[in-house]
Amino acid sequence: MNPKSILEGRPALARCVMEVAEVAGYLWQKGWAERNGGNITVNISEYVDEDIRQKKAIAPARPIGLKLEALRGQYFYCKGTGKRMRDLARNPMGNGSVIRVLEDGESYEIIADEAVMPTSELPSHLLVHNWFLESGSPYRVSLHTHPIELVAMSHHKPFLQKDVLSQLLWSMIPETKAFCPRGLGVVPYQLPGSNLLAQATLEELGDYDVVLWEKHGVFAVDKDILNAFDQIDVLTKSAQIYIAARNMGYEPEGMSQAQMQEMSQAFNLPK
Ligand code: 2HA
Ligand code: ZN
Repeated sequence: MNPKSILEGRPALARCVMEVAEVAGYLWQKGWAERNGGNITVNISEYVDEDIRQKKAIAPARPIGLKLEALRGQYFYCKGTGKRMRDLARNPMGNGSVIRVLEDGESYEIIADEAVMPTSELPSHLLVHNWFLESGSPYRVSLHTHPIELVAMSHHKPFLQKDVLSQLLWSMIPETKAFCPRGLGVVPYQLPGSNLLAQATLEELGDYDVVLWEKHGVFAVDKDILNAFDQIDVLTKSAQIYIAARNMGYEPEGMSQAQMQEMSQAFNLPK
């Protein structure tokens, strides 16, 4: 670690950033993070002390492109734009940075460790973080990645109808509903990094913790980065089981409605 790193002498913040690095390694190993694919942002304001508040910007302030009132004075760890998850796994502060949202709620500045520009999906991520704070949600992380099987399934229109994929994936193995209880929302194709994509994602997050971006990837939210990763991981496991069955030449039966209901009751899950 760089001796002047913001993580130095701040074990809770360092642990949080190291969890991001751990997940970045998983994304690469799973083949979900080719080149600079995917991005991660974490609201780290709970770890911010007076010394961090006093830190000067290390790059000129830049517009977010949106006005986000609830984010005034909030701090985020963001993966850097154009940076690789596999590099971030080894060196999170060389491939990501800490930003502060300014009091105008519409611009931000980088404060540590290096002037690494934040993710191209910053508008989607910050819009979602703004909504967490406005709505009193305990969620603090957003994770975007390109899981192969889920993206492949998003190329088939019948799967994009409301809750078709949630039901299909939940029915492949009981754990999927247990660990992704709100299912998989769907956002029709929009330009990556656009405000339209951000808005459409936010609308789906009212009902789902994981949203499938048609022909692109998934966007997941949760309290911490490991939980966000796990939700995508269980959905992907189900997608792999479905595809394995189809490759053996049959449509998998799936758990029955009665089995799903029994499981939902036993695990105290929503219907
Ligand atoms: O950050 O995946 O959607 C690279 C991307 C943009
Ligand atoms: Zn992407």
